[in-house]
Amino acid sequence: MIRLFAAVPVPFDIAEGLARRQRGLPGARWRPPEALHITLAFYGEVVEPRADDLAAELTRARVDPFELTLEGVGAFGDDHRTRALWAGVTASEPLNILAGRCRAAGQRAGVVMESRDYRPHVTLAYLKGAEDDRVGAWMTGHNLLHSPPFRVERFGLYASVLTDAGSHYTLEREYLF
Ligand code: 2AM
Repeated sequence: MIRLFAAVPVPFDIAEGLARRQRGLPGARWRPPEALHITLAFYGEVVEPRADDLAAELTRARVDPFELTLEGVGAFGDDHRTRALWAGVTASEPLNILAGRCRAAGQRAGVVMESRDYRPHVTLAYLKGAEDDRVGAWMTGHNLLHSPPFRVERFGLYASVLTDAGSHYTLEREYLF
């Protein structure tokens, strides 16, 4: 079994610009620049032959190159606790089309997909024991985030390996537009 997702990597210069915001919050486990990405579709644990089918199906998901901008910050959590902090993505029709095609590729390959609404974001940190007040202050301090636009010319199929230091991602297949 292999835990897979499709994603657009955040270019290194944009990720470095985000890095200066990744501080000042005890309990935040900040994600390193090379791990920053916008998930297009999450496939979960997939058996190896199906992973090959998925990798092949994803060649049909490609779109024309387009531009994206990161804007604002937000948080995911349940009623009791904030679990992740993220940078938002400005609304993008091509991104939504690409994500829809990645989802469809999973379905054609026989992957059982979750039926969540698609909410594009870049996870900056997972939180463990961060205080609500500090989380709120961090979000207020960074809600004017606005990255330079960057060109999306590729996406990848990534494997996620859970380690003590957080998830580690490896690029399994890359799809150039
Ligand atoms: P996240 O960044 O909000 O945690 C690899 O885990 C990627 O797939 C992450 O970007 C993660 O989103 C995303 N993802 C989507 N649904 C997921 C799920 N049910 N479990 C784990 N990761 C999921």
